[in-house]
Parts: sequence; structure tokens; C-alpha cells
Amino acid sequence: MVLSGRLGVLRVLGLFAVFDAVCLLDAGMLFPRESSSREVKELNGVWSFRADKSPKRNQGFESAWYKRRLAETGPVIDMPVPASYNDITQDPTLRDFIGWVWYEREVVVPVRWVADEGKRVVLRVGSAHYYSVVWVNGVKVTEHEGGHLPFEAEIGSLIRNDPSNACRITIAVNNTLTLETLPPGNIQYLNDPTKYPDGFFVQNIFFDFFNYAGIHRPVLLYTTPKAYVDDITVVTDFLDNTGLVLYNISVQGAATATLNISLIDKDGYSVASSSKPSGVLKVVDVKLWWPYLMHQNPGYLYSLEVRLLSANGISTNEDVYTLPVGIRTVNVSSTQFLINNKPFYFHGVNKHEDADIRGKGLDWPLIVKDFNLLKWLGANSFRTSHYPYAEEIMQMCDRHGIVVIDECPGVGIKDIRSFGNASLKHHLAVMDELVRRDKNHPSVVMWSVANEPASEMHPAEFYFKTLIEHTKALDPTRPVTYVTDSNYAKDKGAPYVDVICVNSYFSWYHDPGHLEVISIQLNTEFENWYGKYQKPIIQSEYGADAVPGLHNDPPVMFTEEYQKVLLQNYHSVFDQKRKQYVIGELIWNFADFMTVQGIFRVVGNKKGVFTRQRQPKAAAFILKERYWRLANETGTLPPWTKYPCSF
Ligand code: GCB
Repeated sequence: MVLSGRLGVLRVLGLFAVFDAVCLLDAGMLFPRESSSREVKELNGVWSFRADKSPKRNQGFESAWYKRRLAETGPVIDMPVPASYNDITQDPTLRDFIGWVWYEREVVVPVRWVADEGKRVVLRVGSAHYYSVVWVNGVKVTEHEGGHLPFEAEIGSLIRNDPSNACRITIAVNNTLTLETLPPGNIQYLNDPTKYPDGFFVQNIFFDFFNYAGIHRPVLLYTTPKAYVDDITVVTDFLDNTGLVLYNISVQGAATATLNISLIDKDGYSVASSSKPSGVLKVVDVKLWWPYLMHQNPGYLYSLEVRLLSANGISTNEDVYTLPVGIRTVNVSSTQFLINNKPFYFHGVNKHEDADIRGKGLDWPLIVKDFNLLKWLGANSFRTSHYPYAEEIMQMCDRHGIVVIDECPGVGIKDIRSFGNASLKHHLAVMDELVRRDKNHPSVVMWSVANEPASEMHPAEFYFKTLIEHTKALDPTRPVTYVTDSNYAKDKGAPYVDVICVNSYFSWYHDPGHLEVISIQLNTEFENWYGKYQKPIIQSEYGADAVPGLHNDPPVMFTEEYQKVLLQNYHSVFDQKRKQYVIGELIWNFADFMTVQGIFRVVGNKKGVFTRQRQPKAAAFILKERYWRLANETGTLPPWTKYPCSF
């Protein structure tokens, strides 16, 4: 199929220009998938665990706990992986522990992996909070700074050194935050002997969720041949009914290689193919990727099957990797957010990775339940407040058509010392890792580089200009934002964002108890931001705490009635402004979640429209009614439901 006309040529040339930028990152971080050439072995389950409770928390390093079985170094306990360790035991010192904890498990590696010198064996940690060091059989294989994102190491040669032994994996994880980490935090020693015991310290954090720690996402081993597909980047577009998939394959470990690339539709038919490492695949009668409730067939995914053939003189090897691909475009005008050239209105939620017992640990029943609740609610989108979510969740979003604003862990940047060079360097590196991990997800439509930083401070301008420009250079196909609660006239980063995302808590943190101020204050907020910047606006947070089962009418704060009426007051203003330049509303929060203890929180933040156990409060029904009405007005309801929705 040849794309006809000058417009087609220009479109493809334009795509190539942005594409060079998306390929800037040097190494890949493809999600481990099984194929005819790759095996995956999950190491989830019960690991041995020991918190280093020595005064300086460094006994584990001084005594080299990684050199022996952890149980030989002292008492160990069972610890599930993935899970936060904080809520697993009855020990309050472990719940609030700061410092190094040690995990260990032994793995029997299949003999064919050891015997086959032509195989790479990669150890991958989906995420661990916060700083991790990893050893295999006592040899350090990698370390990684930052939670929420994956890291890996090739360990084939190490396990081949001593094939008779089980492979012992030791991971030390430290949750200490500094002014230069993301999120930032600091340790404060309190030395007054009349008030505090010897060595007393606290970790101060500037964000409103419990600082859960441990190995939060799956740990696994996977194999690839020595010559392997290291990375794939896709950028998509369409012209009339022809889809364009611009792709780039990066290969490692092969001097010469042959590629067979095929784009396969859901029925298993190959719709386009190529043998070049980069190029454009053209798809006739394209089926676009659409958001949930915007199209009858949302979340359509093709499969990009990459076959790499390489020869090393003695034998031929094949590596096969299949990437799901959704074909869609994203554009922003001064008043609209466009997906596939159609206006998209975000009616969605903010979430947290948070639940009873497992904390921030990946949990499939919870993930599937949450997607069912999102769909029940009629939510078409969420923001990954305030850090990148598990890749498994992003894949669900791709498949179900849930649109994502993908946020990095830049939350709580409040101290002027967190705007220095070291902080910026780390923040840029985290954006590199995030874009590298999530660039191919069609559900990701915008990057958010931070939440509520002190963006009125002087250094914020250079900091956010650099960060946002860097992110746009990494990925020119998606808009970039940060989420602000600052004053429109003083915000230093707003000139650089594509979409204004603003949080406000009228009649809650401001004028508590006065629901009657919402209409005027919200109107003023929108008019001020739009008047100054002429950029579309998302109300990226609004809400009120409601203790489930607490009632009062007329409404008073913390009751289900108050949360309900507060939402309704916001909604009236959204309904006026969404006809103009407001392009979305994201409730704070989808579900109640755990926070640090303090006088403002009663066992956590209760702004969820669902409880932490995922039961609806009265507000959930208000939101459900509204979201389905919005969908009925702005999108296409799926054939299996009618408005008003019956389930
Ligand atoms: C905010 C923060 C969010 C908090 C929320 C609240 O502005 O972005 O992390 O949890 O307010 O409930 O105070």
C-alpha cells in the first residue's frame, strides 16, 4: 500500500523527525514476555527477610550478609514478594522502619539455562522502594536508585560458575529519603534526652501517602538468546483510513542479523510487514485505539511480532518478541485535548497503589477489581498519582482503553534544596527511565513531571523548564504537564507545560464547611488560569474526606453527605467550563488510602469515593451517574449497556 499524495509524504517525514527523539535512550527495558525463544520464571512467593536494626543500619554491609545464607547471619522472618513489608507483621518497629532491609531466596535454575552458553539469563526487579543493591551467590550484580521503576542485571555467567548450587539472590533495600531523592524527604535526629530516647530520629516526608517500602513488584528471571531484541519504539499516526506505525528495533549481541517484522491484527492476520530495523508499517482499514466509552470497540491492539535471526558461524539463533501496539494520535489545542482528532474529556480518577496488608505490593485481584470499579463508575481515565504504576496496570489500561496521565515520583518537592543540580540530574534520569518503560503504551497520553512542587520559588523556573523540555525532547509525541496547586500569577513552571493541571480543595482546606464558596472560587480559578495562559485546563484534584457510614444532614465535614454535595458543587462549574476550555476532571481519590499518622488523618486519607476495601460511599453513585451522563453526551456507549446504565 502506497500512501498517496503530498500530505502523506509530509506526514511520514514529520513522524521521522519526532521519531529520532524517541530513540534517544540508549538501552531498552522491554517488559519480559514469553515467546518461542524466551522463558520467564517468576520468583514471587515467600522470601527470607531481615531488617537491619543496628543503630547505624549498616551491620548487614559490615558483616557482609550477602556472602552467606541470610538465616546464618541472624534471625530471619518470612516475607511475601511482591508486597510492602510494613503491614505484614505485628511489629510496630517494622511498620515504621527506616533503613536497610534484606531479602533472600534461593532459586533452582533449569539445567537447560545453565547448559546453553548461548542464553542470557536476566534477573529483573519490577520495583523496590527505594535504593536497592542486588547480589547473586554473594557477587554484586547491580544497584538502583528510585522506587516505582524496574531494573535488571544479566547473571548467566555467574550461575554458570557454579551450576551445582542453587542460585542465591540477595536484595538489600533502603527506604531512606533525602532532599535529593524522588520523592524527597529527610532524616531528623531529635537529641533532647529529656524528651527522646537515645538515637531517636524521624523521617520527614512532604507527601500525603504512607511511605511503604520493600519489593513492590514481581522479581523474575528471564532468558533471551545472546543476540536479542533489546528495544522497540513505536510512534503511530493515521491518514484517512490508513494507519502508520513508525518503528525502530534495536538489537544487541549480533554482528549481522536478519529481521522479520510483522504487524498482526486481533484475528491473527498479518496486516503489514518489513525486514528493516526501522521504517513505517502501513495498515489499510486501520482499527484505531480508542478510549473506553469513546468508541464501541475501545482498546484495540495489534501485535508487533519481531523475529530476529542471527548466525554465529556454528549455529543460527532466533529471538522473538511481541509488542502490543495501539494506533492512535494525541494533540492539544488551546481549548481541547484530541485523541484521534476528536475532543476527549477526562472524566476519571486519581489513584494510589495502596491496599490493606500488601501496601503497595502488586496484587492481581486488587488490580482486576479496580478496573471493574473504574468501568462501573464510567471513568475513562486516571492519573498515576504520584509515581509510575506497575507495568501490569499500564497493560490493563491499553487493553481496556483507560487513558493515563503518567506521573513520575516528583511529589513533595517543597524544600529549596530539592531544586539543586543533584536533584535535577536525578529527576531527569527518572524521566528517562519512565519514558523508556512506558513510551509504547497507547493508553499513556501525557507525562506529568511532578505534583504540587513549590513552583512559586525562584529556582523552580529553571528546574521545570529544563525538566519539561527534556521530557518533550525524549518524546515529542505526547504533551507534558505538571500538577500545580500554586497561585496562577506566581507559578514559575506553567509557561512550559502543554496542559494546566490544577488541584484545589475549596470548602475543605480553604473555607472549611462553606460549600457555598465553591462556585465563585472555582470559576475564578479557571478564569485566572485560562486568562493568563490560554491553555486547556484539567481539574486534576478536588474532593473531601468522608468517613464511611458517618452521616449528617444538613451536610457537615467528614460525612458522606458533605463529600457528595461538595462534588456536586464542583460539577456545576465543570459543566459550564467544559464547553469552553476545561478538558477534564479527576476526583481525589478513587479509594481511601494509608498515610503517615497525624492530626489531619484518621487512619489514612478518607477522600476515596470507595473505601480502602473498595466499597462505594454515597459519592461513588453521584460520580457514576455523572460519568455515564458525560459519556453519553461526549462518547459512544458500548452496545452492552444503555444510558442510564443498568449495572
Ligand atoms: C493534594 C495532594 C494529595 C493529597 C491531597 C489531600 O493536594 O496532591 O497527595 O492526598 O491533596 O487529600 O490532601
